[in-house]
Amino acid sequence: MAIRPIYETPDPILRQISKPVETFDDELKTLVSDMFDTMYAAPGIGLAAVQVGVPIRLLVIDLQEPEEEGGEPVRDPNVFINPEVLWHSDTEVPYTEGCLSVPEQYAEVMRPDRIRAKWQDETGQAHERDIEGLLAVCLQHEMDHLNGVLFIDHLSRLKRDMLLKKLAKWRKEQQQKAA
Ligand code: K1U
Ligand code: ZN
Repeated sequence: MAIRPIYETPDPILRQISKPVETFDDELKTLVSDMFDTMYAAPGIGLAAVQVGVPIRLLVIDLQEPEEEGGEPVRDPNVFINPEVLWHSDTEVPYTEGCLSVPEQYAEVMRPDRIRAKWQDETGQAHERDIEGLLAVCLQHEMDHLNGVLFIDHLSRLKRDMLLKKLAKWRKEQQQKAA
């Protein structure tokens, strides 16, 4: 089990365009395993490789709610490598998103409610599927990370500035608590 540090805004690595994955080897499998450990520990429902400092087109998602204390977690790990959106609906829906790279901040973002996506798994096998609901929201959020985009980039300048001020205040409070 290895939990990797999560990079946070405004770290410039989060603005990099991630490179396609070409080699499906043991190193990739270790990274996938570490990303799940890191995401479950955070906790979060998704994580892109660039958030742990590896700018390659890989992301993981598990939408299962964390179990109550003492209970065995029910897990549904999903790995998306080199994902592409082939089609998206014209209908957009709001969802209040968060991001482990923008800690403790949430804001409503509009995204297409249905997409058709293709991707590879950690063995290199290809998949293609229609996706809707929270998985569609989370997949689009994580795919944004692969292109250096954060959910705050979808907000108006005013809302983004307010959120970033709240983030700065929260970080200051965390530092004071730790001192
Ligand atoms: O940083 C990330 O990309 C992960 C992010 C994914 C996400 C959340 C909401 C909408 C779109 C994408 C998170 O997981 S933030 C934390 C979170 O949502 C959560 C944490 C614990 C339990 C349930 C949800
Ligand atoms: Zn995120």
